[in-house]
Amino acid sequence: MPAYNISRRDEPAGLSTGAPDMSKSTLGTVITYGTFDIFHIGHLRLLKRMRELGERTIVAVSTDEFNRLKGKKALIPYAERKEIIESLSCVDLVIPEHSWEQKIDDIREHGVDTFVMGSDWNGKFDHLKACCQVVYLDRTHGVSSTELRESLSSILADDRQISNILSLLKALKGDLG
Ligand code: C2G
Repeated sequence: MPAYNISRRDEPAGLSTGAPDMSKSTLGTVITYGTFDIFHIGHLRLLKRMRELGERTIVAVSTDEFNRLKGKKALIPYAERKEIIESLSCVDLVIPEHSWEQKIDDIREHGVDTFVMGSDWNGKFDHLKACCQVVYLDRTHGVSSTELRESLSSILADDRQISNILSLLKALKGDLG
């Protein structure tokens, strides 16, 4: 059974690459995109650091249909992932993410100054530098929705195994009378 990684999840160092000079505090509107499935400390720290980059924060949450296109299946349905993110004090607006291509329209529509993603996307959205600042923030190591999903399914698999063994034992006990 993959061990559920409970090692220390250090606060990420800070900014990864393409970071504007924060001493000048760009403020303005900041946007990020993601699935945010099984919301965890990595997601929270990214959104809290995003708040430090702007006075208005927008999060585009991937819809279940778009996740299918991404080859992903979120455990938590879109409506609930949206509700969780909307309830955070560091988030001002949640919009749906339907496609990869919508970012430039979103940036223009919402007057975005800074686009933020975690460092696992380093360089992938540099083309957006044509319309706003692009910042990659260090990921929080030691936690991911994929790992949590895998741990959950293996725990459930074990549970099923245990209950099978139990019913076998009960049957055996019954036979032995
Ligand atoms: N993240 C993080 N630390 C982790 C896990 C995730 O900082 N331990 C960040 C990711 O880098 C990302 C954000 O949290 O910026 C959301 O991660 P996902 O939900 O995994 O996003 P993904 O499904 O990759 O969708 O158009 C972009 C896509 O929507 C990104």
